[in-house]
Amino acid sequence: MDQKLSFIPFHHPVVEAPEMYHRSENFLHTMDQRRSIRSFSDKTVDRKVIENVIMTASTAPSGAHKQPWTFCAISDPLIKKKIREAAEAEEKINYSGRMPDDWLEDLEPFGTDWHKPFLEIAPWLIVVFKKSYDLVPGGSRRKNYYVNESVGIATGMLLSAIHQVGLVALTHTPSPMNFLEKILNRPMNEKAFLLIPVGYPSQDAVVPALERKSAQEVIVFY
Ligand code: IYR
Repeated sequence: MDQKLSFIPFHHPVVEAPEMYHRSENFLHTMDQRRSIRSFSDKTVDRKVIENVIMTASTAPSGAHKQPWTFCAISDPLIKKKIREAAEAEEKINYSGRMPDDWLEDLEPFGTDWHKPFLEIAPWLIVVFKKSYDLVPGGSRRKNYYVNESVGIATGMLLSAIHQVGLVALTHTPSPMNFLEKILNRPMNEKAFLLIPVGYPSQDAVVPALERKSAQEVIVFY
């Protein structure tokens, strides 16, 4: 930011302990219902909702407030088809030897394979791009900071917003993902970070019966 920032008062509503406790329990319960979904309905989702969940993501904190992200939201069936074909081509190679055996073993219980029909069926694909630098008028580059952290946080907030509005998503990681930059004709400073189909689950959607780690396993209080 070149210009000097002005500072304004921050108003923060005070929440007392019992209310805070209830809020924390409720929000944990809400978020614990979120699951990655691989089987989508083709039911349409209003574009304004997609805009709102993305703008929620874009409220995320970022290094020096650079907001080093672009979200491409795709509903065009032809573009979705191209993305599916390119993702499946990469995944076919991954599943038939590019992924090491222990990785394939770890994925085995989930039953994933190279077929990615959800990339055409889900009404929206959101592709998150990270910008390790901004292109400024005149063509020079302006470095961004903590780009992976910033874009990771924004994506987490996107997934939370998607869940909060009653939709489902998959954090999909076709690898390599550079086909997305080509298909979507993105500028040279944008690198694909995640591909997230968004919509409703199919009627027959199932999820693995996973357990999450306990508080004892993930928290160390000092
Ligand atoms: N990207 C592949 C493989 C894959 C990898 C992990 I780690 C997963 O949690 C799930 C899948 C795919 O999408 O099939």
